[in-house]
Amino acid sequence: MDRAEKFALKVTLVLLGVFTGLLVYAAKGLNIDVPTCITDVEPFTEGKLIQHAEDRYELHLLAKMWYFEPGEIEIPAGSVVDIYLTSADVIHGIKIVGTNVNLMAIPGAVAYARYKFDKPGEYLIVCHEYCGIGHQNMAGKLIVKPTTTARR
Ligand SMILES: [Cu+2]
Repeated sequence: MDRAEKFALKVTLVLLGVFTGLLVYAAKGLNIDVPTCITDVEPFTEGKLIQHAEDRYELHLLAKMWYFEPGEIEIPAGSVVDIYLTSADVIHGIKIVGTNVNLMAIPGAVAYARYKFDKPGEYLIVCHEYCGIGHQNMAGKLIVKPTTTARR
């Protein structure tokens, strides 16, 4: 091994040790929280639809390789839905076809949109960001059921 290679190897190992030590010191000594996956923290541990009033919903939508959780959502027509989206792994995207809801699902961040679903029907939810080998199968469905009280 060349003398310069040995030197570079020693410097690399020393720096690796220093940076690992700083990470351990920050986490243990200074009690600084290291970044965690947002899907490990409430209320984003599971995808769910929460009803707040007759026509108000909160949707916690999780994007995962390669599906959405929940995969199928049912709401009555005329509902206003607050959509909170995050990712459990890599960057995904959602487009609710037929609406202007178009968000990025970024690990560690929560994207938000509000939409009023007036028109009954099935809305396809697709991933619009290439996220891996199963990307083309990543889809969900939002079903807006007709109601007698739905306003036009
Ligand atoms: Cu995708």
